[in-house]
Amino acid sequence: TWNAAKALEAFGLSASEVNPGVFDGKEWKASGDVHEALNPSTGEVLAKVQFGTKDDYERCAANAVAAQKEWQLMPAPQRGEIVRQIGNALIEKRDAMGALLSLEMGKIHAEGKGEVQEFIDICFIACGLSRSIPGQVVPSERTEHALMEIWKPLGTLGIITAFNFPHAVWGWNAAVSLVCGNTQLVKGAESASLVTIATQKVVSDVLKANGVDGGVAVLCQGEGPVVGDAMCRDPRIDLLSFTGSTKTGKIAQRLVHERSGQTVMELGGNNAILVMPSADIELALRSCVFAAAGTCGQRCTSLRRLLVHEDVYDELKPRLVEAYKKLPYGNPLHPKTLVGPIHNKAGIELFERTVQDAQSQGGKVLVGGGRPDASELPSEDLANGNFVQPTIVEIDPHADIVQEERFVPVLYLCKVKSFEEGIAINNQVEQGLSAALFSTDMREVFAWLGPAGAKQGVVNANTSCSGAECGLAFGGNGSTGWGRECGSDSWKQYMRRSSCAINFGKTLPLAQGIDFS
Ligand code: UN1
Repeated sequence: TWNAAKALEAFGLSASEVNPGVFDGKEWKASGDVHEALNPSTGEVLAKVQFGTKDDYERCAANAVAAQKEWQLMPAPQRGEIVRQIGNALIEKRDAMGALLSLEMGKIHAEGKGEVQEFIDICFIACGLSRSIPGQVVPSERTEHALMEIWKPLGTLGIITAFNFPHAVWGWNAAVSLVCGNTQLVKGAESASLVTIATQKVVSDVLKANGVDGGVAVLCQGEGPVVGDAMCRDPRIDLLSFTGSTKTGKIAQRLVHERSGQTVMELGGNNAILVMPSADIELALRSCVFAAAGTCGQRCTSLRRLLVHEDVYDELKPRLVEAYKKLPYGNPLHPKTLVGPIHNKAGIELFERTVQDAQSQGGKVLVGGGRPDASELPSEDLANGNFVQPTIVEIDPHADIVQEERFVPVLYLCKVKSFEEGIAINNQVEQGLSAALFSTDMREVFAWLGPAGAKQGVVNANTSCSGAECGLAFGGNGSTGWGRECGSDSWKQYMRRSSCAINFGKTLPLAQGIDFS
């Protein structure tokens, strides 16, 4: 079994001394404010972390940019081999990193290990990619000419992660981008600093063992207005990959685009599941509970809006409420726990406000709605933890609050009259991350996947709207930000394309038949 001391020790983190949150490629050294890393299950301080300042950032950025000069010249399969070794190193650390995620983020150990697994998987995808990054040769209209496309490294990538997936988001970007020949500067979520430092250590150790310049992957842990802002404004950061709220993401996006930089944005979702009369209700039920209450409702892909056809509404509703009543919540490291705490105190406030707002907009709380009292929690040490009851509110799908993403375990249950109405409601929000349909009618399934169906970036059928696999491109449309990470052709975002025309003859025919003699 894991505890804080053991999990910290696995990564050489200290419980008593201040841990520097900056690795500039050469040494661990930070000079900013000292921040306390808290355990959301107990409220206790896990460790102290020193953040970076503007000067620390400057050193990190300079080293990452300098290291790129050499890194870009290493053959991609050799970079792929190094990324493969990062995957292997993480296999060794999967349990420990999973435990640190439970302790600092608050997700259950199974999900913590799952997050590490996603990083491992993308390392192996990226290793394969390193030997297969494609390019095209297309016929030229000019005699003795060849046209081809070459993909080259972009330069230096900035990665800003969110507290809910502080490890996996790092991996989805880093594994692919490193193979593509970029170096990187990471700023992790402030409240997930220990996981961020632990991840950096694993990556840096592998680079060091391979004799690679540490500047290939640097870390500047720090505050958004200091380090995040510097990354957005720094022309040396060729691409900024940002995961977080739509509000902050839009500011970051504007700053980067103003200086003609590129972005990969993974912002808020407001995801729906539509359940039709032909659905396998048991499957739908289990998927909805996982998608809405899992990770305590703190995934971008969490289910927020459950749209149930009126013919099966009265069948699904009581079963869902029953399932919620039985959800074991408590210590995320306990193997029987399914729902851990909410990540921080602000989340508790948001939860309470969300329940109140929903009620004032006509919503009716079917289950949950408050905080458990001490007697409902499995052990005494959890009394100061950020526990809230997973909640279901029955509400009109057009209520204002249902159009917003609130990062708390409050599920809106809404009745719909038809498939068409369900699609319209699914699509009416500005966000567009993920959605799922439960139906065994293949006409509905294909209509749902088709052009007039769900508008989201992740569109599922008969499985949850959360829990996407990294083999596909992951990301969302609309105000979710249009970014794509992980598999498929997401790698293209981390490269620059040259369109090349090569004359291998002795004459100079011009394109479009132009005569210039
Ligand atoms: C997120 O919530 O930020 O599909 C991403 C999923 C995970 C990724 C979630 N693979 O739920």
